[in-house]
Amino acid sequence: MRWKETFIPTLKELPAEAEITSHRLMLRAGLMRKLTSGVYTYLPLGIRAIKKVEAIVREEMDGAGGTELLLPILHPAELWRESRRWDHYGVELMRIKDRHGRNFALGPTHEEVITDLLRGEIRSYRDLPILLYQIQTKFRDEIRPRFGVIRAREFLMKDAYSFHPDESSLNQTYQRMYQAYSRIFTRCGLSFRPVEADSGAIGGDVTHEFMVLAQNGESEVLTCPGCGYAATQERAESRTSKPVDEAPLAKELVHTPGLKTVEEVSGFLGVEPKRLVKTILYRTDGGFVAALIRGDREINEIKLMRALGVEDLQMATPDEILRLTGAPLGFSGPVGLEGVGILADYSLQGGGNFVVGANREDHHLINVNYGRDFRVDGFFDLLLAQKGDSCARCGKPLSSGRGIEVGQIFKLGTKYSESMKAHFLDQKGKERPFVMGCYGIGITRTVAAVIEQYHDQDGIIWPLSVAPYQVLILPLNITHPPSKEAAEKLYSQLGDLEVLLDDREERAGVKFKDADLVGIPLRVTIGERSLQEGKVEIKLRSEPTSISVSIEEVPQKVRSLLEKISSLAKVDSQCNIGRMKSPLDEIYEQGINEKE
Ligand code: 9G3
Repeated sequence: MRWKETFIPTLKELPAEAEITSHRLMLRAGLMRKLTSGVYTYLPLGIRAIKKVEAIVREEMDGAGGTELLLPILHPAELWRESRRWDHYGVELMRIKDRHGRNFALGPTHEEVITDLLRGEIRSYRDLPILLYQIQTKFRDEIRPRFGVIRAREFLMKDAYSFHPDESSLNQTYQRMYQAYSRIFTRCGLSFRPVEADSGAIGGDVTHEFMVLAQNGESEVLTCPGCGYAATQERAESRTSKPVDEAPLAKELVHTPGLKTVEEVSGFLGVEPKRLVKTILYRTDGGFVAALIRGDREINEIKLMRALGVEDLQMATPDEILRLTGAPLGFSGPVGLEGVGILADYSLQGGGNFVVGANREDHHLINVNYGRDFRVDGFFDLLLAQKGDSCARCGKPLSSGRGIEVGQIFKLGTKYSESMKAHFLDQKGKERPFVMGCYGIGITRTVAAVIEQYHDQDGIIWPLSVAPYQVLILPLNITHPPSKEAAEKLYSQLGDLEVLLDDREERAGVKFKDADLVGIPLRVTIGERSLQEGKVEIKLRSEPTSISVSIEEVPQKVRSLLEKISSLAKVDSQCNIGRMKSPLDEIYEQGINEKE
């Protein structure tokens, strides 16, 4: 492709609204443009990188036994009512009406549509298992679209769904998908980690997220250096230090006028925040509950939902709190609290002489002790895990890091097949609901994640496997006839490769800057002076130095270098955990030595 014939609108300035590197670079390198909040146009370079990722995904999905189809974007509301998600997803679900006033959703994911399809088509266990996938635009009305395509309202996802006669068949496919995902992200050059995650409202129990390690990641990941346990912060099970066991003191009511927060109360009383107990009231389908958590820590509401066995909960309103406790928000406590279930976090077990709200305006109780002064309905892990907590498996302190979630795999079980009455006949002729799995990859997000991991201060440094072009031919002065001729000749000699020829009549400085910004892995620079000696320069974007090569040798040299970096990327990706030194680093060093 010739630069002038395509459309690569690079930007010199930093786009003001872009908060993270990948977002800035996707705009600056001319990969995409914003249409409106969370909605992007993919420009020619952007779509080429996307297609590279898609091709890898298709190969690996087909290799894992999947087949591609394409489901509709427009989903009738009735289908979403059947799964009870029409109401559950509220404003995040994009909704439209047709001319007859019928309701539709713009598909944010396709569990309902695929379940509807297969319940009408698959009757017998003999037709199972089946694994179907699509790559399609998804719509979600995010509260705060940001980070470019990472949290967009319209984005590309590969979503796959599997249908099985039983759990063991699902487990096999889940394993195969886990491996396929590992290969996909490896082939994209990404340093990633599969972590245990929470299935949240979508149900099912087992789920893994594939996290690309990145400082700008939206997700916090906790890992255990002791046993290798890795989970999202939402999911992670941990324990805090146990409270010291001390003799119970006499309970006392203290006047704490206007003091509501942990900081205010602990400051006023001169006690450590961890001696306070926060009492948080929630409304659930099954009535009101109070959750007790140590003053210095946050509650994990997903764990609370799981402990309660409910799918949804809301914090009680100030009015409800007043009615339940007799006091305004900020003074709730477990002592004498009637008519609500009380759950406590493990970290409170065995402790004593707590400070709690007195269920009376402007008052707290001090030296409150479990058993003597209050009871709970059970102790659970309700803690939002933190770095430094003890691993729930082996007890070693957890470390934390950040990641971008690029993929997620779920064992859904029968959640959708039961609610949507999707049944098949088993070997004994008995009707059973399908056992299902679903598997997603954020395609556009994966491109952004690659850029997060592969860039420097000057621009993108594409790994060969997802680069929009493999080779950039850069004649410094296209108006110099021998340079132009050499560039054109090379361009046709490399016609079987993905080559971009910068045929613009721009200054050399502009072209170099754009070359670094756009980040094509291999650059062939044709300069007037070296051309007189029959030489051109070859440079890898990932390396600071170039090598001088005689013009006749260029095609062969380009091919062998591409071959080398692609085969080494494969080895490199196997060493990618923690960015240890890889053989690729070595060849780059050799590359430097090759320079005369
Ligand atoms: C919605 C809306 C937002 C959503 C969902 C539904 C996330 C929703 C989870 C998934 C799970 C899997 C298929 C591929 C693998 C992942 N956000 N999720 O279900 F209606 Cl508005 O999408 N889907």
